[in-house]
Amino acid sequence: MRTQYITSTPFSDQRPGTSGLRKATQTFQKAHYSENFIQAVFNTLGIAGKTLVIGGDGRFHNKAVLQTIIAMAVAQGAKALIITQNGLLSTPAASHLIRLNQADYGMILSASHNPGGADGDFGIKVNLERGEPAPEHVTEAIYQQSLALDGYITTDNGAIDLSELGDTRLGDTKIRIISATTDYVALMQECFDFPAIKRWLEQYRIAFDALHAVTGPYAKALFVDALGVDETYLLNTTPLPDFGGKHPDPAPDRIDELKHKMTEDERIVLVAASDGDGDRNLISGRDGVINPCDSLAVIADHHADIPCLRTLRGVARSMPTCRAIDKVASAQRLTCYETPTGWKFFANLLDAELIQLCGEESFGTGGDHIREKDGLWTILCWLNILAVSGKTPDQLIHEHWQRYGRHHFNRFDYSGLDPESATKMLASLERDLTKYIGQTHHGLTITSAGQFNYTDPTNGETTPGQGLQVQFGSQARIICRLSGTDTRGVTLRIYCEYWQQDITTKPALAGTTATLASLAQGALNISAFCGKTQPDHIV
Ligand code: G16
Repeated sequence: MRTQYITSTPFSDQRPGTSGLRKATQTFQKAHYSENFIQAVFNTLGIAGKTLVIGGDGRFHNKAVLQTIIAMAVAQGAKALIITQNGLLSTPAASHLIRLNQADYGMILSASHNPGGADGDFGIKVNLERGEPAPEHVTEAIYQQSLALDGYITTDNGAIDLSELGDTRLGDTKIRIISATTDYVALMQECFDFPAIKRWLEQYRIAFDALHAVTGPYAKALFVDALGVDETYLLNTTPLPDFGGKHPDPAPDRIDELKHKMTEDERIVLVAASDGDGDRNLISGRDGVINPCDSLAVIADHHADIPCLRTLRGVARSMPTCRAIDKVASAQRLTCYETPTGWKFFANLLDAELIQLCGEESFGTGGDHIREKDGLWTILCWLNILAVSGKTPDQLIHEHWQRYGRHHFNRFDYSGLDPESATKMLASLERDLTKYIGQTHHGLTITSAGQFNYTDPTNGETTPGQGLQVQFGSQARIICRLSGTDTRGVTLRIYCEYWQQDITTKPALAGTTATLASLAQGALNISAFCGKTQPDHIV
């Protein structure tokens, strides 16, 4: 094995965003681009004598970057590399493997729900020893390292075969190829009452769409092998580098195949999907998709039915996630925390045992079994609740709204904006924001308005500037922030929430979230700053 020092010059755009470094695939294919970032990670977290978990969601360019990490880690004296067969590894399973094997950290190759392929996106996420996404001070240190590099160290010994399970040695490094699914399935069996779910599945049908992304093998192991679901109810389970040309995003407007499946078979009461790397979830009953904010609230409300959540004491949601869970927390005397967008902010709360359940509007829900959001875990939460209650998802959600009122919630995305203009637009609104307090619009009075600055209750670390928030008491809310996961331009997200207390009468605010969004669009003056008159996508 020959070690090589390759000289390179720094790239100025390697600051990780909401969830790792995410860019166009072609950016990662530039000479030295991936290597420089990997070296910056190694310089920050150390590599000699370290144990790493590595894998990815199977998208185009995964295999090449995986081999790059292996060659660089071996050249720099890693103690062990734990790699899943063929390099396929979901984000939640990666978090679990880091914890289970007491690894020092992990690298997950994924751009999550962004499209894959040569013209799509690629990404590298870094998770630390508790399985959690690297926090801001670590990602910032990686970025600073990336700016100071003059090269990286690697070997020229060629690609490693990742198809056979087993241990080998390369230089000083032990290379362990393991099953991607075995340990994850065992964890799910500890979390849930599989016999009860299996009995329920004898009477009811479910369908799942893996969107040709990473969850196919996991879904087969869980739903078919462990729970006895007929394989024909699982769609698109073969992971493909381009996700079969589809968007690996379980958004409500991308589940036509599942809807068709429901039309074909009336016994299906729940359909579900996950995203590129398996951390997101979509759940739908026959009456429609269950909003992720409602899903989180229902899981919290029925936590006593779920073995791994029985001792729930605290919950958390990201700030833009609607306040449906706050109502449950108040009724059930659970402490409820509000964090900035990004799963990394939940990790300390989970570690400190302040919370055991958390979630985001962006189709992410998770518990304290790992330190990532977990798509299949969330689906199993629902199945466990259904198995215990004997109800359908539609009945559960309707009962929930009857008891707690309904939080209408939508996110309005304006994409591809010029970052400088979008930043100026938000700064301009922020300057004027306090003057809105006390104003009444459409019968709703603004009770507070300002920037969301977060202080982590476990260590006092502050993260300022996480989004502009306008509150109309507990009745309604508007939040504006820029996405941190874009790869081309920037997306303005406007989140609107309106609480309808009595679902048997019409909401007092006509148009609910759309009315709030047009209010925000006017206050931001989006057309003048960014040239857009309407959102590109409404979720
Ligand atoms: C990532 C983060 C989530 C976040 C989402 C959207 O999810 O892990 O915590 O809510 O991005 O972030 P933004 O609004 O900044 O685009 P994923 O599934 O894309 O890794």
